[in-house]
Formats: sequence, structure tokens, C-alpha cells
Amino acid sequence: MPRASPVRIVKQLTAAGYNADREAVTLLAGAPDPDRAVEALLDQIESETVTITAGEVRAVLNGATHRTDDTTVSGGGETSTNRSKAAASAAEVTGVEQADQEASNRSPRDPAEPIVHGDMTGESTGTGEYEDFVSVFRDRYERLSAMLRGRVKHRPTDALESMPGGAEGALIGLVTDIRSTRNGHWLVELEDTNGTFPALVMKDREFASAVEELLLDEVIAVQGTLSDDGGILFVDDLFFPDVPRTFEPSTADRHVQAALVSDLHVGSQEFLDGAWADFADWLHSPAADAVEYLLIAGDMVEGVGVYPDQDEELDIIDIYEQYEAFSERLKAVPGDMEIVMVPGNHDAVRLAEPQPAFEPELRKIMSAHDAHIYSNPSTVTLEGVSILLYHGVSLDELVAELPMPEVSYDQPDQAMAQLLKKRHVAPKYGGKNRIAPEKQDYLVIEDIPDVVHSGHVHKLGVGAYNDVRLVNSGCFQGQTAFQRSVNISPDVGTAPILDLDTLEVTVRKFA
Ligand code: D5M
Ligand code: FE
Ligand code: ZN
Repeated sequence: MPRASPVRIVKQLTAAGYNADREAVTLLAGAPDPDRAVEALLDQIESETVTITAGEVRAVLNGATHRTDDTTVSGGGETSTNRSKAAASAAEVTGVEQADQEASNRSPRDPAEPIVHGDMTGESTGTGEYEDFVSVFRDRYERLSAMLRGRVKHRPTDALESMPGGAEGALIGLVTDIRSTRNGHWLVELEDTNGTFPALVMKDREFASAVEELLLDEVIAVQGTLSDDGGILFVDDLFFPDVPRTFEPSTADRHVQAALVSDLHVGSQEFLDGAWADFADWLHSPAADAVEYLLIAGDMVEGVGVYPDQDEELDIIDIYEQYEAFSERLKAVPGDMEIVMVPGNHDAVRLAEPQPAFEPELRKIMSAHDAHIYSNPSTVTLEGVSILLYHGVSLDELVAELPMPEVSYDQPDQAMAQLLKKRHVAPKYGGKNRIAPEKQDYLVIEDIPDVVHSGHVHKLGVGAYNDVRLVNSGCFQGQTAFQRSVNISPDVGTAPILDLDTLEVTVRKFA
């Protein structure tokens, strides 16, 4: 069935002065010729109609004469409507007269449908068997080693073993052990599909500091000289899969923006309802005219049983009610924006990454504005700009494990840069990160994105790594008891606004 963008349909109806039910828009979008259907509808509709119903659309599509009753339509329990920017509906959404006024002043948005890559929702094959772990690590090795192959003339570990002492050699492997020797050098054990081989990095080499950046299970390449007995590789150079310095990101060819947020934690006593309402109101204002997309990088709700004693801080204890409440907050956002979201560790999906997007029942609850819901991680392309959405649980691991002072909660973008360098969103298996074994490693950053958008650490971070824009969005949750106990002060009410045409970021603050 040919499908026009629902957003375009809403825009056409809005331009003619009508609102429409969600189902009416869906029907029009799915019509054989949506433009003709809209045209026919506008011809037939009575001018005093405010909201076009599905019944009216069906009448037009069936070629029947116009009728205004809508009794044949079963809403399927869906109560949300596809709101246009028309003043009446803006008032209904926000309950704020000022926004109502502003809404009627702003020009309509015309976002395009996002294109998604790496959404593994419905693709999960893992059964948790040993074989799945073997295949996910094999896939990780194969994809990451392919990125490194051009940089070294590597040999498999078993081939290195049979080479004579003193020979030049190179190896691509998964880091399985990092030890310092008695003299302060580093012994890094690397594993490929054929076996393992030890590599020695001397402490006085210029790249010795790279060892500090290593995490277990990441894939690197080393090049050097075999020891006299041929049993160790003395490393002369070390490579990460990395992003080339020459990387040039793509940009949109018109002025259009995306708001990048995360970590609302609706249902928590600390959810900053007022800050969210202010943000939503701002989106209705002319100042936000160019903001056509809203990306949410996980932790939409607070969830239940995520941390010990979490129930003491819950405002809403039922998970479905939390999503109902979240959905209400989503409805406050202008209906002509495209919304993309992925789950986080507080959301009601499996905790292990990759996290498939929600089950149908929760999707239905969150169906306001036809939001696009993908797995964590996923990459969406908006106006030609590819954005990797990853909630960010591994950032905790990086901050805890990496000794470099710049990789800290105060600069989450620096931790995000490490993910790009390692070309994997959760390099270390185990620890804080749970990884679900799948046939394929969906966590490899296969294609270099133009932008990485994360959340989770509740700290704002805007940076870049070899011209890839990095954004951590902060949160809409006030400081929790846990955060107080470990002295984390979250960046609250923050909404980084990304220019898709320049990749510049302006941070808006609503708290
Ligand atoms: O995570 C918000 C941030 O706070 C993230 O850096 C983890 C950390 N955090 C929050 N609560 C806990 C507990 N109880 N233990 C360990 N780390 C925690 P979020 O995903 O929003 O909870
Ligand atoms: Fe969070
Ligand atoms: Zn989180």
C-alpha cells in the first residue's frame, strides 16, 4: 500500500484549516493516491468541520456522499489525535493560552520521515546459549577487524606462532587481558578466531598511553617485531578501529533543527513536569519554528525495580500508568513534529543490549504523534544527517574504568568519543553493561554517524570527535537520593537543539 507521510497529510489539512483524527490521517496516508484523497476530502467536507474523522475519510475513499456521523468507526482504544498546529488543538494539548497564541503564529513544520538502520526490534535470535556468545563475539571480531585490515598486514595468531624470532609481524585481536609487567611495561593479550598471542607495549613508547584507553573485549591492531624466541610481539604501533581524521559529516540542505532529549523518568517523584511543560510550550513558539524533529534517547519513564529501594521514590507505581503519563507529556509536543525514541535501562524492555523497542501494548500507549520507536541502539537519518541514538549505559563503565581525567561525568562527550574510537557502543562485556548474545553484534558502530546522541548519565555534554558531533542531553529528572549520596549533580531541564544544516548545537534550559 503506498504511504504518504502522515505529517504531510496533517500539513495539507492544517493549511486548509482542519484538524484530523489520528485514524483519519492514517487512512489518508494509506490511500492509493493520498494527494487525490486529500483533495477530494477537502472538496466534500463541510466548512464548519473542525476535526476530520475517520468516517468522513472512509466516505470519501469509498466514493460515497459525505456524511458527518462517525458511528461506524471503532477507535481501537486509541484516544490520541494527530494534532495540527491549529490554535484550538494547541490549547487542548498544552492548556496554555500563551502557547495557543504563539502556535497560531508559527509556520507549519514539514519534517521528512526518518530512515532507520540497525533497528533490531523483532530480529532478536539469541537464546542465551553458549553458541550465541561465540557467534556475537565472532561477528564483533569480523566487523571490527575489517575496519583495521587496511592499516596493518596482519597474520592470524597461529601463523605468528610459527614465524621466526626477530621477524616483523602484525595482529588484529580482541583484548582479553591487560597486565603491567614488573618493569612497568604492558602485556596485552589479543585473541582472534585462531587463538591468542601476547603483545608487549614498552612504557616509554609514545603510544604507551593508548594502553590506558584499552578495555577488555575491544578489538585493536598491533604491529611490531617478534621476540628472539618468537613468543611475544614487541609493539611498534597500535591502532583502534577509529574514525578517520578526514571524516566529513553530511548536513541538511535547508535550515532545520532537532531537539535532543532523554531521561524524563516520568513516574519518578523527581520528574520535572514543569520543565517539560515549559519545553513543550517553547516548541509551540515561533522561536522553535525550525525544530521539526524530537529525539528521545531513553529512560522515558522511571520504571519499577530498576535499582534497590527505587519504589520509595516512585510517584506512579504501575508501569503502564507511567507510560500513560509519559504519553500525555508527549502529546504536549506539537503534532507536526517527527518524534524518534529508543528505550533506556529504566524502560520496560529487556535490560541487556541491544534493547529491542517496546511490545505492542506499550507502543499503543505511546502512539501519540505516530512516534517512531526503535531499538537501543539505532541510527536514524534525518534530512541526510545520520544520528546514532544510544542510551548510554556503557558510559558508566568508561568513566569507572578509564584513568584519563577527561573521561568523567562532567564531560560525557569525552566518554562518547571513546565509543567512536572503539567503534562499539558497549566495548566491555560484563561489568555494568549487560549484553544479550545475538547472531550479529548490533552494538558495533558499523557506519560512522554524523551525530551521536546519548543520555543516561544525566549530564549535559556537547563535543565532537573527528567532526562527528557528540551530544549527551542531560535529563528532566531532579537529583535522586542515590545521586545525592554519590555527589552527582544532574543537568536538569536541558534540551540541546541541533542544527541539521551545520551540526551546531544550542542548549536550551527549562529549569
Ligand atoms: O542513571 C543515571 C546515572 O546515575 C547513571 O550514571 C547511573 C547512575 N545511577 C543512578 N542510580 C544508580 C544506582 N542505584 N546504582 C548505580 N548507579 C546509579 P539512570 O539510568 O537514570 O538511573
Ligand atoms: Fe536516566
Ligand atoms: Zn539510564
